[in-house]
Amino acid sequence: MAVSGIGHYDPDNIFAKILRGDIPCRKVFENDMVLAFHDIAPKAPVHVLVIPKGPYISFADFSQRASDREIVAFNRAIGDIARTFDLDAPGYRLIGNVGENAGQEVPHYHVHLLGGRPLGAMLV
Ligand code: DGP
Repeated sequence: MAVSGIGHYDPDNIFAKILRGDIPCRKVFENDMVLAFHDIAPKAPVHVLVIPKGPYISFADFSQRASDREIVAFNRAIGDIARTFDLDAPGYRLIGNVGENAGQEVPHYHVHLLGGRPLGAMLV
């Protein structure tokens, strides 16, 4: 079910539980501000979710409240992760769903990194 991209952060959302180590994930990257892991239902050969460690609901929240350092670290990490999968040359897609109209399901900001096959025309 889609969630709101704004409001109060739910500390019991599934990605908060992953960050706490309460539930497992297949980790691909971690530093002090960012965690990335494979999506549980991959839509492409590479389908990684990149999340900030801070309690942000969506890009709408992150882009307002995160520090410049967090924003830079997050974007740098996405690029680094794409390179570890050799995706720069063939290309890849980044998707960030914000709130109900975008169908955001997990209320912790995340970017989908998709690649490893031609992804077709941009989504609606
Ligand atoms: P979105 O619709 O943008 O909120 O996408 C949420 C994604 O999170 C969706 O592609 C499936 C993935 N997901 C949901 N639960 C889990 C989980 O427990 N583990 C992992 N690795 N991914 C999950």
